[in-house]
Amino acid sequence: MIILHGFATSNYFNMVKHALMVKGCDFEENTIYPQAPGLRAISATGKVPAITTASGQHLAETSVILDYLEDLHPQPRLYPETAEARAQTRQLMKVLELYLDIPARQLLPAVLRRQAPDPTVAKQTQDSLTKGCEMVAQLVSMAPYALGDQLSMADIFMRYALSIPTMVKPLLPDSDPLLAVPGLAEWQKMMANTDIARRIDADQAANYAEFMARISAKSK
Ligand SMILES: N[C@@H](CCC(=O)N[C@@H](CS)C(=O)NCC(=O)O)C(=O)O
Repeated sequence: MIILHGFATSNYFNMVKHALMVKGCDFEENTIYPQAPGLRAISATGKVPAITTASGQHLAETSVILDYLEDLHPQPRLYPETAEARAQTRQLMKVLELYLDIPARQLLPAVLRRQAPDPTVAKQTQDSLTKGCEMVAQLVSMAPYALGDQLSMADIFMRYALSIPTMVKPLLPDSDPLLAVPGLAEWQKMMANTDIARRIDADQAANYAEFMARISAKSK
């Protein structure tokens, strides 16, 4: 049995949870937030998600965990067969992480605390997300999945990598950078319309109040 450590409002936690569910793995969730005293013993980075494997090995870093799940449970396959297509899948995941999720996080404190953002940070984030979305637009086919006619790990990764850019969008000074990705709205609808996505979204909604209470307690 795999233990998945983290919390239900974490986008990276939900990527791993989604992949575990698609693969039908037996797992249990251990709700733990960053800064929890015991987290460093489980997660070398002090970040979530982390997993504990059936043999008791701890692993952190989402992309590493996703690769491990594919190795552990090759079926249903979430990376394509050829080395080139697998690399393209990982390329899209890396671009989403480095050029969309990470830059968008600069505005996350302002969103969560419902504060006006620093205009310089807002402009920098707009520029970064504009570039990131151009990269994503160049890589995806949306036919109907991100990289063709099969669901891949890149679809799972993208669904949750878009959460923070979507949350911070209202704080950006110019137009919505996500509009540069053709077919994104239809793809999002398709991805949301599955039992797994509905369950994850429901768990996230159920945990939102507790998460916000933690944020507001920390900012006092
Ligand atoms: N590179 C990490 C990023 C994970 C991450 O940023 N997790 C957030 C929660 S969504 C976290 O633990 N933040 C606490 C921190 O950065 O100290 C991964 O791929 O798993």
